[in-house]
Amino acid sequence: MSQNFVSPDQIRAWFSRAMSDMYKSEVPLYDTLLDLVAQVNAKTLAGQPELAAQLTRTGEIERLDIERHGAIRVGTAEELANMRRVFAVMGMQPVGYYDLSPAGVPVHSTAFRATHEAALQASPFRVFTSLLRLELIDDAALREKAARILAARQIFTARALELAARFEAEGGLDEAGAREFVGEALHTFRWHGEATVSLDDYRELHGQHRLIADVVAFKGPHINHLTPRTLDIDEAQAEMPRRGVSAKAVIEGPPPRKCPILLRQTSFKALEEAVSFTGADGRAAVGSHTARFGEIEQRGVALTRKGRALYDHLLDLARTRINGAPNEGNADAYMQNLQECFAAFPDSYSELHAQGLAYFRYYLTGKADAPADADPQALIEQGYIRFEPLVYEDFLPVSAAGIFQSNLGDKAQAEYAQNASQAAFEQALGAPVLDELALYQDTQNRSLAACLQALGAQTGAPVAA
Ligand code: OOG
Ligand code: NI
Repeated sequence: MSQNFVSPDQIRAWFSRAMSDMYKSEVPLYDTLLDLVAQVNAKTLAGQPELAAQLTRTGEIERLDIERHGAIRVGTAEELANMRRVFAVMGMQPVGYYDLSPAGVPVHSTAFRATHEAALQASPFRVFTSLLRLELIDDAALREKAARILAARQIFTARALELAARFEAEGGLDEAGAREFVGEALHTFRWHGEATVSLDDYRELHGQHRLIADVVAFKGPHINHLTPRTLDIDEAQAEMPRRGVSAKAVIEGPPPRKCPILLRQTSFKALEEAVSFTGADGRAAVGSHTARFGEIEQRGVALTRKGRALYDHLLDLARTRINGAPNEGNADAYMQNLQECFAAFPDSYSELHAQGLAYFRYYLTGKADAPADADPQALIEQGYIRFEPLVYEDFLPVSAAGIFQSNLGDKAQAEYAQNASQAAFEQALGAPVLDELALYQDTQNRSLAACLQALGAQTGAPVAA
């Protein structure tokens, strides 16, 4: 019965493609962005042969053109739990926990993505998924109204859930089932020009927080952006205004470096879109809503716990110097600060490796006849094994908050108590989130073990642990 299952990696690749095509037709500016990124990437690869060689060795060059992340926001525990089931069909697991409440955004989030390096290579598609925290709304009547509205909607088609259940029961989907599933799942992420609420209700929700209106007033969690990966975000940022796209003032994340770390992101403002609201007398009222925007990102090496602590510390330092979050007024001063603060972060792969600040993958160099008794460090030094940076697959909470805010457009942010609640999030999700550091460590370990095994086979020595 199970011989003809399509691999979840294949389903994810189909879905990622279908999502990109849908978003292209919904938001034409996304196509402009893809075009811009493709040109910047081609130019960067031509101008930096060493980078091209590195990406070829790691295989990243093959996934670069299809690499995207999206973002959605759901309203209830049930929606989040079903989202987990639907993404599981595509081989995507919840990785990491992000608390956005300290930044004045009433959500907490995870990233659904593939976890094994081979699966990431097949399709690195990821979706930053946020759950609205109604409990952070102080107005009890509005909180109840929002909960009532959310309880009345079903964001998945019946068929999508049926196919997810079949996947769970039988362990997979055949090609017809998988293709049908992709089409059905896509409906959940579509933009709907008709709200499920009246204009008055919309305004009330919006008055509490624009994000609350975005989640509660619509039929489903429209994908709010789809982000391609660039190899030179400074170049992409400079190119955006030339193409009539106005980028946000600062690039989130670390400053420009020789060896990129983690993630740098920039976005442009949300579109104002016409929406028809329900009318008490059956007549629709026309209004508008800004939900969807564009984003570009550049990914660098994943950091270990130690590296991440240093990153968080230096970022904090740079932000403290300008008294908080950067804005249009202090963008230049902020970028300057950031450069200065991050001078303390080693900027060569050999230093990052030696100090245990980043994760790497190990590869054989092709040099034969390794000594049987050599340890990994000696095998590296003697040129049998080389290492390459392991790319960061996740997100950054401070950056995400900056992306949310620049697109929510709210000047005055609500103050929420700093109450991260991973346990509550996991209860809503119906599963624990995976620890991203453990995933990077596993990949690093597997690559080293494979090298040692291969060298051991050459020398006839026992396989090292
Ligand atoms: C998600 C914002 C976070 C990122 O890339 O950090 C994000 C949202 O606006 O829903 O996408
Ligand atoms: Ni994003």
